[in-house]
Amino acid sequence: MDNSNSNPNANNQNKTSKDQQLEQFTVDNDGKNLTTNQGLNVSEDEHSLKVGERGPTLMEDFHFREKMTHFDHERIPERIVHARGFGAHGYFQVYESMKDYTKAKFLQDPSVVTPVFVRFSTVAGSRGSADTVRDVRGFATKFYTEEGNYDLVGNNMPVFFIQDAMKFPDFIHAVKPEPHNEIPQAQSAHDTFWDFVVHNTESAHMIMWAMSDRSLPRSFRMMEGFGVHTFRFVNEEGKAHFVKFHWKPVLGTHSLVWDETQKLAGKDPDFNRRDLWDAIESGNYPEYEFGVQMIPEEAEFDFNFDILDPTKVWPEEIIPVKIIGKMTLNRNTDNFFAETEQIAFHPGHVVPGIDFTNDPLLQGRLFSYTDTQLSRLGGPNFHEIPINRSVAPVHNNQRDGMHRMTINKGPVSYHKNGIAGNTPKPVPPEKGGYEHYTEKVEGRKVQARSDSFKDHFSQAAMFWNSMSDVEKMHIVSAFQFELGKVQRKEIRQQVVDLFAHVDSDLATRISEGIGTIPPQTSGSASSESSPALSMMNTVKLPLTRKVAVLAGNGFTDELPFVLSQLQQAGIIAEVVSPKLGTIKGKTSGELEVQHSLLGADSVLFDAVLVAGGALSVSELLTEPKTLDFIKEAYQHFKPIGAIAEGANLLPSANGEGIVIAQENEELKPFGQAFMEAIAAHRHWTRAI
Ligand code: HDE
Repeated sequence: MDNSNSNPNANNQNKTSKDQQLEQFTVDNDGKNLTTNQGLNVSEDEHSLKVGERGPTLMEDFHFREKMTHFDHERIPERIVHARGFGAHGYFQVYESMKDYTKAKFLQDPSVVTPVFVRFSTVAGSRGSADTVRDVRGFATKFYTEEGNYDLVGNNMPVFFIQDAMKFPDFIHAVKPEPHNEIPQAQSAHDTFWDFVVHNTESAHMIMWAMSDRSLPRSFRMMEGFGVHTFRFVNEEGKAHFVKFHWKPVLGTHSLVWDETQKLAGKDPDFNRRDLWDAIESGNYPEYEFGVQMIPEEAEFDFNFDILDPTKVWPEEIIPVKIIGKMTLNRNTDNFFAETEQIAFHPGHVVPGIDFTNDPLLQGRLFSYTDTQLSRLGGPNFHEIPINRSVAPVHNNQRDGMHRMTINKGPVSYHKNGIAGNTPKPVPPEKGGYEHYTEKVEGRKVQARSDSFKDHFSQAAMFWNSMSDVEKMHIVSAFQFELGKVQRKEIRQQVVDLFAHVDSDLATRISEGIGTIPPQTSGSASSESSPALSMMNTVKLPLTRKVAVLAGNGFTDELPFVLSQLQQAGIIAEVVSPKLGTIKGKTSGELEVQHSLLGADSVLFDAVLVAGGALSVSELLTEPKTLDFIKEAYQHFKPIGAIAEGANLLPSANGEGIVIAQENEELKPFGQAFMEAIAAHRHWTRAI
């Protein structure tokens, strides 16, 4: 991907306003003297102060005490949910003015570059858990707009497990490790999670997503994002639209295979974060298009679902997604803790032109996020931490508190005042002050849920109907895996019974092999389908895919040619050989080996290419892992290419995604066919 022309950070003049602000807080220790926190030069940093070389240590050693005290307090509480995450900086630009729908300034002018920071996360695991577990992914974006920070705190799935925030602590308690023994880590495959599901049937639709391959993203760069809730756009005239937000990855939406994710959790627990970091470091900037679905206020009740219900999607075939802009992530953090760990998102951080709805899940979130930061970040001044600072100036009468950084001048810290001419002064809406949407609301105070929220199964069935055969197969296997870990037989049965309300075929298939009685009824909760829900219908591109090139000394001349073809197409090829160092071609050429077979694994790559040359092949065979490597890639449905004798190492010579260049065959079409096989992502017919 060539982003050189579109990168506003390419040179100093083009740094975003947020980059410039952060620079003021960035310290480079390179080449500097070692000091205490008081700025005193330190002469000794290895030996504490003692009486004699073997003697007791002295309290007087203030540098030792300061160093140790700081170390003792290095940890802050991890996020209660979404503890494991990874973030990057970037920028957003709108394609066309959205002024007919919203007055949000960052959505008016295509030439305006809005800095962003995005944090991707898993939900259930602790901070040190593996990246590739089966879980929902967080997709939280902070837009540093000229009107203040706007946070879009979404997920990679468009619905949620529950309809009312009141249930969130229960749901999270159920999915987290069980409290008596803190097992299992970062997994929903246990009794309490499934016990929650069967007793809270509103979760059925989200469970379908969670059991689908959406839970196993190949990369944060290949993951959709959703605002989940229905929000409101309000334009200058005060006219409102209900709106749902989408991020569509330019590389398409792609997933790993379950077996692969489990192996990756051990081989490279940082698989997703490493992928994002490496892509940005190498200039392959991840891009996401921003889309909105909009419903005019008058049409609120025109649908067969309640548009405020967060367990429902708005099918894209009925309410199209209008693509309105693009976000590019182009800078890694300087310091994980200072930026990714300390960033504080909040769905209540909005700008004029964006407002809330009465979705009861969203309403509860509006309380939770600031509250959680108070204990996580140690007080009410977390907005002053550099990553959280808005680029718009901040002036108000809030004062003091733990870790206050701002030095507010003058005697006035109240409104209204005469001494400071009644400043800081409120700004009227017509001059950009935030005004809440004047929605008319009436009703009795009740603790109840609207009947329009009570259909829990139709869209779960619609999701199932929209899947390809392979996706259905993966969903069934996921249920069977998860329920296979559930100890209580009655819970397994209750799950089968529950999903019989969604689709009897689904429930029957789940029931096979988990020791339960299949459903006695037949039928489906819906005959509808939405093709946009299937990942089979996504964008397919070979860009940035990683190919393992298996080669040894004596590889034939075709290899360098194919490698340059791949490189030109933006595919990353890395040589894997029995030993690190360099390998020599049969007649000419030399290649650097990036991985020895000992350290590499097929799960770390998207595809495999086996070099030609009898010598190369026999050298590869000196390492028994070679054949397993190729076989595993085959079992994970990955494209496999082979040149001449290299084909002898393949478990199968034909089949979807297997591309072979026979001896003396023209190489260009081979390279082309291999790249098309890579773009296709996986070759699922091998499973059928
Ligand atoms: Fe969150 N959620 N959440 N959530 N959420 C948090 O805030 C909460 C929900 C989401 O990268 C916490 O700063 C409640 C839906 C993301 O820092 C906490 C409810 C969606 C992140 C919290 C929900 C999300 C969080 C924990 C039910 C998708 C990580 C730490 C009403 C639209 C943001 C923190 C990051 C984090 C509360 C449900 C997304 C405890 C009460 C639905 C991406 O405040």
